Amino acid sequence: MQATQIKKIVTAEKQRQNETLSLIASENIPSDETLALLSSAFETKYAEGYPGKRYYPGNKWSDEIELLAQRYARQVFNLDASWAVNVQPHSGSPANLASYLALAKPGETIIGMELSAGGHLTHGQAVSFTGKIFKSVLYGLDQSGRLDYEALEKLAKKHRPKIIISGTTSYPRVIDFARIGKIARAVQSYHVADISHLAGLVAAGIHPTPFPHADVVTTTTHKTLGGPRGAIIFAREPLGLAVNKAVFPGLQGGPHLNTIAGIAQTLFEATRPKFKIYAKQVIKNASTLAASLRAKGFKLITDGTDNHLMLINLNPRELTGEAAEKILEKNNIIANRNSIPGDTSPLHPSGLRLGTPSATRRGMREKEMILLAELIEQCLIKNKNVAAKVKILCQKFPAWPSPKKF
Ligand code: DSN
Repeated sequence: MQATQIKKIVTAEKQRQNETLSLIASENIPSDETLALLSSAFETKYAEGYPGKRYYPGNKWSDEIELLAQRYARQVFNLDASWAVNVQPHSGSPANLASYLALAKPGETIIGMELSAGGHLTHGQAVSFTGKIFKSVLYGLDQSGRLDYEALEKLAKKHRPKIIISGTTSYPRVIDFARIGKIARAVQSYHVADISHLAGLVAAGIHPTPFPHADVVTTTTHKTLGGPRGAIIFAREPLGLAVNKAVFPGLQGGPHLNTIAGIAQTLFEATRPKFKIYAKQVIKNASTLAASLRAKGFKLITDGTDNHLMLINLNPRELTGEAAEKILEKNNIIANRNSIPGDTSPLHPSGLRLGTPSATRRGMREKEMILLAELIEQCLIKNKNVAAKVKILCQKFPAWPSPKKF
């Protein structure tokens, strides 16, 4: 019997998700098939080690599911056996830490993107273990909000780091992985590309792939890829063994095989033609939302987007990121405040990040994005309450049961 309190809370969360619209760029909704695998028999199994080399018996099928996940991962990103695949990291942070520990010694230099420019905590920020274990140097954006490749190149030449990390959490434009790979090669650094935000777009072939230009690629599996919360590390051989050792026994114990089964299903789905249609729609929705917001006078960082997300600069509207986040939440729109170029405090930023992976999964298209821009303008700028209108829109496109459209 489920505890009444738990049932009440979970039911309330489901209702909240159905009646509100998540525009959080890192959120998505896995398929029913993926969700079912998270509570499959694999939930109970201990399998420390890797296929064929486990520290527990009874792992015939654990080996099969892990190898299958690796196979689908290579298939999704068009990789051959020169890339080792590790599907065991519990999430993006351990995946990044394991990658760095495989390639560099504590105290050596890494270069990653600044948090306020959109870098992840694990790209070397001082508050993260990555900024404590390694000597961290950070790069950022230029005044127009574009990735500052020239500054990165200068820093690389000056510091000659062991690792250069590419990838961001809030960059609305294409990342030139080839250019970053070239910068890394010129100073004999490893290039680790964290494509957590972009994985689904890369898989669908609508964002340039980092693989030819990187030594290690990390990704979470739940953002544009739309799977369960987990992560994958791809390592160009012969780096696979070092990465595997860094994940287990370096950092983690038993893998979560139920999650690995869910990741396998998600990767299988990403090989289907329907996934490409979904990923293209994510981008069409983002570009429609961006254009509609601009038409209403909102200022966007870089004046638009090439991918699944955009950043509104709220300064001209005399609104803070926190205030905008709160107003939107009262109106059933969930989007997070975000730093933009020129901000000094990540706690009090003047930007708002909007992303379309979840709304697209629910079946929303360009028409709904145009309406959404109208609703955002009404509540943020005209002080109107649009909560009921947003709820009606959301109920037409439920999040649960998991939608069938994509
Ligand atoms: N915090 C995630 C995001 O929202 O982008 C990244 O881990």
